[in-house]
Amino acid sequence: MALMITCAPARLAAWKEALGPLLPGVPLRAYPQEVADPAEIRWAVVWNHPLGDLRRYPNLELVASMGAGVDHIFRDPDLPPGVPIMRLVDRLLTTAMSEYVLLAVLRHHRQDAGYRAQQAARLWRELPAPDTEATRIGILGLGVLGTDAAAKLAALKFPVAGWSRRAKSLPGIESFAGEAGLAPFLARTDILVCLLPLTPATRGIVNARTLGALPRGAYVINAARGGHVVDADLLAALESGQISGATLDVFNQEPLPPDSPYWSHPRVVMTPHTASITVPRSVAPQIAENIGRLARGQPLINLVDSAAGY
Ligand code: NDP
Ligand code: OXD
Repeated sequence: MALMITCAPARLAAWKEALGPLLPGVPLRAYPQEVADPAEIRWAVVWNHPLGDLRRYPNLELVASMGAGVDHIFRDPDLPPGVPIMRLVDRLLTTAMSEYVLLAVLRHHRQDAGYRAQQAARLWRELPAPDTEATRIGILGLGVLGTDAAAKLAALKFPVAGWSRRAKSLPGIESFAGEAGLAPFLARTDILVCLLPLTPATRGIVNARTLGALPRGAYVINAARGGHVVDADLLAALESGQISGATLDVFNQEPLPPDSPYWSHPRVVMTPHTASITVPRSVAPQIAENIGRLARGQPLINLVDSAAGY
């Protein structure tokens, strides 16, 4: 029995170093070059595996995502039926995402772009003072990442609300849920943060209709997936002034093509899908834990719901 690792070659060594000591005696096979016998593969740790590949392993018992998101797994229409899929829930991933969101919120809120432009022009001028308690933040997705970011923003005294499938009861956070909750959530949101999983229900959720439902001049932060945003609609909203600016970490096409208007947009801050980076040594224990649980016949942790897609 062996564990298969499917990822970019540059990341392979770190995954082997992290998983090896936790799984003594288990061969770690890099896909595709080290996988000679598909029948020996019992567990797969993957990021962007080739479509249909996971059906090739007749003894596969677990698929583990190398990230919190599993859209890269569910984009495969030919997954092995009944094989459990786990995602990562990790202290470092959560902390880094909240840092990213706070940085983006504060950069916008404290008019950093304006002050940088003034610095470049050697201009000593005061911009209007921001009012934190009047700047309403709305987080699409109140899961592991959204909840942590919401709590940290609320601690800074921003009024924070979240939108999720099921209503939440979180101290100091206003909860909106389901289709009916979306319009009132958007109407009270000055800074929209997307931390949703990408599923058929959330694809394209940041579009002309939802952007138009925000107060004029609202700001958008997307650190979830590029597929949540209809790019033409966001660009049009930036052009019209409906949206004053955006911070984008994720894109419909990654790496972002050189001719994308986002690269040089004066009101877009972008990063190359690095809001929160998986650190193999931090997340390997939960994968090893599930391999142990499978052997002991115990319930697995961090499983995703294949029907919901997250
Ligand atoms: P969780 O599964 O913990 O949370 C997902 C949240 O989204 C839940 O609150 C869920 O609602 C809500 N949700 C899902 N579908 C819908 C829907 N149709 N309508 C309303 N709400 C919905 O995920 P995480 O917080 O751990 O991660 C979120 C995403 O962040 C990941 O899927 C990934 O794509 C992205 N990510 C990006 C990274 C980056 O570097 N850019 C790094 C890590 C993650 P409910 O609570 O009711 O189930
Ligand atoms: C993730 C990611 O899903 O890094 O963890 O995007």
